Amino acid sequence: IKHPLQNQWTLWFFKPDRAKGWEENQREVIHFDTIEDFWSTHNHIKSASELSAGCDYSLFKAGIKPMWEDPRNNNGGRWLISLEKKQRSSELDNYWLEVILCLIGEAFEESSEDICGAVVNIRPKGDKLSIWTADCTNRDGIMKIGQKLKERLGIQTKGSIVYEAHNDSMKKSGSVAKFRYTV
Ligand code: M7G
Repeated sequence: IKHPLQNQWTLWFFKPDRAKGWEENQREVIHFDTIEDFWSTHNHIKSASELSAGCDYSLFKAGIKPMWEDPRNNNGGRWLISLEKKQRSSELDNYWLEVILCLIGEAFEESSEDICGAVVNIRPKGDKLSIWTADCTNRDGIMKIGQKLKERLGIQTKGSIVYEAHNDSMKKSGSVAKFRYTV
């Protein structure tokens, strides 16, 4: 018998194709709801660091699309970790796996309810990891998630992880979005 996870999860893959719209470039790869099915998926897909520039993986609770437009994300935001270029070879894959294990293992306790999903962006300027939560006004929940995330990744630097509301990211045009929280 397989070990059930508390939630069902969907892995998405984004591949940039200028001939198509952003939403069309998001593809569902697989659903899983057991530990064993997670590991068999993880073991046979490319690791994040092997993806080409512009690609993303997203892992979201089943039924939530990895987009601002989804009603569960609409009023939400994300904890964002911006990596330096050199961290792709040293940290990226370990961090991404740890983020996934936090999600599927419900590491955020009562704040796990607030979790929508997580994203890894592979970018020439520097890769990004983020955890998306449902309510950008839920300060206590957001802070708990941010602190736990930092602890689980073993990040010590103060202020290195920032939370931004999707509503601010959407409007961002060249200028930096307004960060609401940091840990
Ligand atoms: P990104 O891929 O999050 O980061 O956003 P990047 O700038 O490092 O590549 C790039 C662009 O993708 C945004 O400016 C939007 O045009 C589009 N985009 C990103 N997200 C997360 C969304 C989304 O949730 N919905 C829509 N419609 N477009 C998005």
